[in-house]
Amino acid sequence: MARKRIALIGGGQIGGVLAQLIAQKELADVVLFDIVEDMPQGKTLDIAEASRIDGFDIKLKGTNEYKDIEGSDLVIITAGLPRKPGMSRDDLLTTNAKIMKSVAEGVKEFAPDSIVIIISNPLDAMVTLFQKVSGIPHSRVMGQAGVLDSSRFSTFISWELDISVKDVNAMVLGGHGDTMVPLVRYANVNGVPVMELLERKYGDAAKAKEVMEAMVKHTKMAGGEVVKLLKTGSAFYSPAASAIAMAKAILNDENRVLPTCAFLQGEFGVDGYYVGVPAVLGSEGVVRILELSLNEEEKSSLDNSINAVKNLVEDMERLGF
Ligand code: A3D
Repeated sequence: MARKRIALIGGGQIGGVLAQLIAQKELADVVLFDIVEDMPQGKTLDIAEASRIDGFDIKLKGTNEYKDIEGSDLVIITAGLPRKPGMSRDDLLTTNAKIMKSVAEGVKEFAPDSIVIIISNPLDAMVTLFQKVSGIPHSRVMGQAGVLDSSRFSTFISWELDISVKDVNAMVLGGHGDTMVPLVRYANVNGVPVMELLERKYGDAAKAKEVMEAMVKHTKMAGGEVVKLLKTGSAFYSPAASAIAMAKAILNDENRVLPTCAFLQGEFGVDGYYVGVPAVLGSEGVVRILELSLNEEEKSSLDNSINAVKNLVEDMERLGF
């Protein structure tokens, strides 16, 4: 069986960590593309020169030419500007839409049979635009945001309960912005509801609710918290790790259930938009959407988030994309 190949479009902070993780896990050969001359060549050379030490054996190529991504099984896109302190993800719309349009044209020409994961912000709009320009079927075009937002939520729960994060399961749905929806009712520690554990810890339902509300707020603001601390860019280790989980599920046909920015056709009452939902990921891309029942409050939060995504997509269309 031929070795799989992953093309990374954008060789900045996230792109570099992605290349290193793929190499260390021997997940696939790597082509790292960027418009900056020599930089992707330098990064891939540097990673390759660690291969003897780390004991991995894959091919890495840095390039400034789209033709080198030909034959890629998977494409992961991080091309675009990251946020600076004080910026919202939506502030990146015009600049990153221009970049995404050119990326979609390149992928359409040289890797039209690939499966595509987009990370560039504003995420939901960039996934929508990429699919529209490339014409690659919806099931093979998706966005990474939910795996990261859910991991952030799980991390804060594990800190609060002083419990291994490995035993925490928590999910965040909706758009990748301030309106995202951490699902409190479904958050659990090996099946035990987190709310029950908080009530035991504090012996007081009101206090447990207050602590959970703070964790939900922290999750929504977590990206901005890192931006504020870094001052020169946004999170890059955790977004790369999140996309690797999705890439592994796809390349190894794992049918894992991962929160994914996927195209909805009636699921969750939404038709024709990309939104973060639990999706089964396998060798065909998004194999299916896993629907779950939501109570009135959760439904209204998700509707609010979907409306924010719709507004963003409309803004983008008004700008001519
Ligand atoms: P950065 O380190 O600036 O890397 C972006 C790279 O894109 C740079 O190397 C640029 O040279 C390159 N680039 C610019 N224009 C093009 C083009 N036309 N074609 C190819 N490459 C180009 O940013 P980063 O890696 O930190 O972040 C990348 C993107 O991911 C940003 O838009 C972030 O906002 C976004 N991001 C998303 C998440 C999610 O969870 C969704 C998390 C963190 C960051």
